[in-house]
Amino acid sequence: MDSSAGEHGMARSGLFLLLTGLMWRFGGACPESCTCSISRIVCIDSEPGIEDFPVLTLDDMENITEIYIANQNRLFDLSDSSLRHYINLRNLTVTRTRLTSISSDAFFNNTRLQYVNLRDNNLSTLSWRTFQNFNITFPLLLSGNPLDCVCENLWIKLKLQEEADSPDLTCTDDRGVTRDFATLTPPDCVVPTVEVTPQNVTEMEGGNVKAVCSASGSPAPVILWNLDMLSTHYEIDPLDTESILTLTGLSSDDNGRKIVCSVENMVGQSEATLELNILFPPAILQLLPPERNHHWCIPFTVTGNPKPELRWYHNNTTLEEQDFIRTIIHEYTENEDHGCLQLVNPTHIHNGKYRLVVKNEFGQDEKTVSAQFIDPPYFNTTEPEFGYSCKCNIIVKRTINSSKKCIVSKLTAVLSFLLWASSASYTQTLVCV
Ligand SMILES: *[C@@H]1O[C@H](CO)[C@@H](O)[C@H](O)[C@H]1NC(C)=O
Ligand SMILES: *[C@@H]1O[C@H](CO)[C@@H](O)[C@H](O)[C@H]1NC(C)=O
Ligand SMILES: *[C@@H]1O[C@H](CO)[C@@H](O)[C@H](O)[C@H]1NC(C)=O
Ligand SMILES: *[C@@H]1O[C@H](CO)[C@@H](O)[C@H](O)[C@H]1NC(C)=O
Ligand SMILES: *[C@@H]1O[C@H](CO)[C@@H](O)[C@H](O)[C@H]1NC(C)=O
Ligand SMILES: *[C@@H]1O[C@H](CO)[C@@H](O)[C@H](O)[C@H]1NC(C)=O
Ligand SMILES: *[C@@H]1O[C@H](CO)[C@@H](O)[C@H](O)[C@H]1NC(C)=O
Ligand SMILES: *[C@@H]1O[C@H](CO)[C@@H](O)[C@H](O)[C@H]1NC(C)=O
Ligand SMILES: *[C@@H]1O[C@H](CO)[C@@H](O)[C@H](O)[C@H]1NC(C)=O
Ligand SMILES: CC(=O)N[C@H]1CO[C@H](CO)[C@@H](O)[C@@H]1O
Repeated sequence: MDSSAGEHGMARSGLFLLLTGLMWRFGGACPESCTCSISRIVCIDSEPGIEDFPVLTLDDMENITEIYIANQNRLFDLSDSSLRHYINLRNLTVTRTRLTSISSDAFFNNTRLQYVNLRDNNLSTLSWRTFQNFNITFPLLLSGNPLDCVCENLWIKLKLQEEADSPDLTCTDDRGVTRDFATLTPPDCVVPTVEVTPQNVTEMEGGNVKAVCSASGSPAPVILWNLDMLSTHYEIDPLDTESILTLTGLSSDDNGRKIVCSVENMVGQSEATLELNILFPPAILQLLPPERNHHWCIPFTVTGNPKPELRWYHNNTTLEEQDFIRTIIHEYTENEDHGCLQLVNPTHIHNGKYRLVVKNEFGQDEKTVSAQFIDPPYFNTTEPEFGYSCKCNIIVKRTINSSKKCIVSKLTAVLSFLLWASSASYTQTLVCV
């Protein structure tokens, strides 16, 4: 780095702070006490040292997978923003610094972290929330910190118990006595548990539901219903150790939704769900004219709970499904089925009106769409010679009177022409040469 910038750096620290947020736009630089490579940042020089995590360009920070920081006397905390842009960070070591606090959202964006070494710092407490967004499958490397024997740290003991080769960790109680973490039993300190009753409700659309989320744990946990995305009107009645949720006028949009009740205190977190099964009559949300994909498809979207039975009618007669005309559902979601009436090589006799009727025990719906797969071959019947001179060749070209050309695209169309000719009232002789 430019050395004159270093000399005046302190004097300009106010300005520096102002610019820090913008810095990545203009290209940040590796601090003097660090060495930065494409994937790795190492800061081990205590002079001049660093006060926060390096801020590089956004691209550079995204490519970093490992940060190693040691011997820093001016590094006190890890804030929400310290590691925000290091989204690919896997290995983090912060050791022999004066790190005293870690924000509970410090690792919010670092979901790829595999290894966190926080040995030999000044941490007295650490919240479980800090690690809630990812699995800590790595051992907790916390030794050498003056951890307090307090309720807030109990989760560390619980975590250590899960691990086969747990490291020896100690904490200091309020009389200044150092104790083994495994013996930590703070009073009034219990992981919360939660129960939702009922867990599963089946109710008609428009109906009402009442559910209770009850929690235990110490200190008394906070109870929270997650009602994001819910369409139904709701009310929450919070009591001491439980919370009552009342849903009125159930909306079919909420069918299949799982409403989560989560409870948490300083020791940990727990959650339970209420599942909504809302019954409602079927509806055809969409029925479109045929589209040609690999095969022809009459696309539709239907809804209903229970899932409706589908029936098709063609020109008002029941359509019997078979290999070349059948219903295909290609996407099931909680509430909607998206599909096709699939037709393989339809001809003009398949033209006409298609009516879809959907039915379940609560009602039915129907919609009709017109389909024109292939135009009937063109004949100008007012022309006197029509039909007396018709040439067609195998390839697909049909010539009437040699000057008028009726070009049909495929061999099947020639067949369809023959079918058309035989089924229609057309009686003229067809001569092919
Ligand atoms: C970051 O990594 C990507 C691919 O992993 C690479 O294309 C890009 O050049 C790297 N950026 C820098 C600044 O090294
Ligand atoms: C996580 O990263 C994204 C993109 O880098 C950013 O927009 C967001 O603010 C970050 N979240 C937090 C909590 O830092
Ligand atoms: C991360 O740390 C683990 C454990 O020390 C080590 O095995 C691994 O090689 C490190 N990965 C990187 C990318 O530095
Ligand atoms: C460690 O943190 C405590 C506050 O928790 C503070 O009083 C003490 O000065 C810190 N020690 C060092 C060496 O930073
Ligand atoms: C967390 O760990 C469990 C089991 O070890 C695994 O099934 C799950 O996919 C992991 N989740 C994440 C987000 O890594
Ligand atoms: C809830 O009820 C529905 C319908 O009775 C059933 O399909 C579903 O499996 C139930 N879910 C649970 C978690 O019991
Ligand atoms: C088909 O049935 C509907 C009602 O079921 C009726 O309105 C319509 O006239 C019928 N169309 C034909 C061509 O029979
Ligand atoms: C259905 O009606 C259409 C248009 O009225 C007609 O072209 C088609 O040949 C009819 N198909 C059947 C099988 O009745
Ligand atoms: C049909 O043929 C007659 C006589 O040749 C001509 O007058 C008329 O325009 C033709 N109609 C069409 C639709 O081509
Ligand atoms: C419109 C047209 O070209 N008509 C001709 C059809 O063919 C006969 C003979 O086969 C002619 O006489 C017509 O003029």
